[in-house]
Amino acid sequence: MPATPLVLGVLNVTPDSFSDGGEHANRETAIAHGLAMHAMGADVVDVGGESTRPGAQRIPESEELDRVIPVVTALTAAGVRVSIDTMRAEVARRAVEAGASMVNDVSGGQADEAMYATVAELGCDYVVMHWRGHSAHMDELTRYTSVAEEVRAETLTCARAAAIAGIRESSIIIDPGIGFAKTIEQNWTVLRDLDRWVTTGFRVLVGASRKKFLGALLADSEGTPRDMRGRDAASAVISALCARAGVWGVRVHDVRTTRDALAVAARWDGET
Ligand code: PMM
Repeated sequence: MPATPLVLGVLNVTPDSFSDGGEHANRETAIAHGLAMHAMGADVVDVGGESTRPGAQRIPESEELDRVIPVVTALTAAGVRVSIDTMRAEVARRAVEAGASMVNDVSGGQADEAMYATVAELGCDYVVMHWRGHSAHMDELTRYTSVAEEVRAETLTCARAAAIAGIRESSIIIDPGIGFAKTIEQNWTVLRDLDRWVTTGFRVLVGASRKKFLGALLADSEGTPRDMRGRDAASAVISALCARAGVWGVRVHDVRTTRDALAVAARWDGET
């Protein structure tokens, strides 16, 4: 039976993120929420300072640093395992120096040419997510001939480049980038392909929590998508199915509901 996936709790220290934008923009609120997710059973708290919601514009590096470094410092000082969600090598370096133990790069190394060498030098875990371009125009990058194969192949190309640049293969985690340069239907096709991701030998992370394709699935009779918080049960079911598929980690907003779903999946499979 696959082991229970790690739970990464999402902490967006941004005024405009896709699913919890604005809620934790204030530093103290963000730290308190990180500690609360840790207490609820998050194995890792994933701290991000730059929104990647579809259409989002970039912020200056100084602003990103200002948002995330104090939060990373406070959480790691409290004994929380932290990952830094950034596309910038300098933010990755400063966050790891402040105590983060993993770099979560939604661009898979494509947004900053210094990223692979920096992570290789830092020696930490590194998430390579499937990415085709910045959020401002990623919804125009959804042309595929065979989406499952291409998303997997493009991600593996980045993972191999990261390894050639000196990051240990055992430190690399791959992620299909649900919602990034994918239509609603394409997200489901990619999720159906997860078994093949797991057999690559890399650890696999999935971030489907509260995303648009779930809002669409749960739309009301008039076609209005389900609101963010109303997507948590569906997100937890996705996590349980990810556990079944053998993924290494799930990136989620609602840690408690996810832990419940993973407990059911583990018990069903006979784990104690
Ligand atoms: N999704 C978002 C941000 N960071 N990181 C990884 N590794 N995988 C994801 O799917 C991912 C991510 C955007 O979602 P949010 O606005 O809910 O944080």
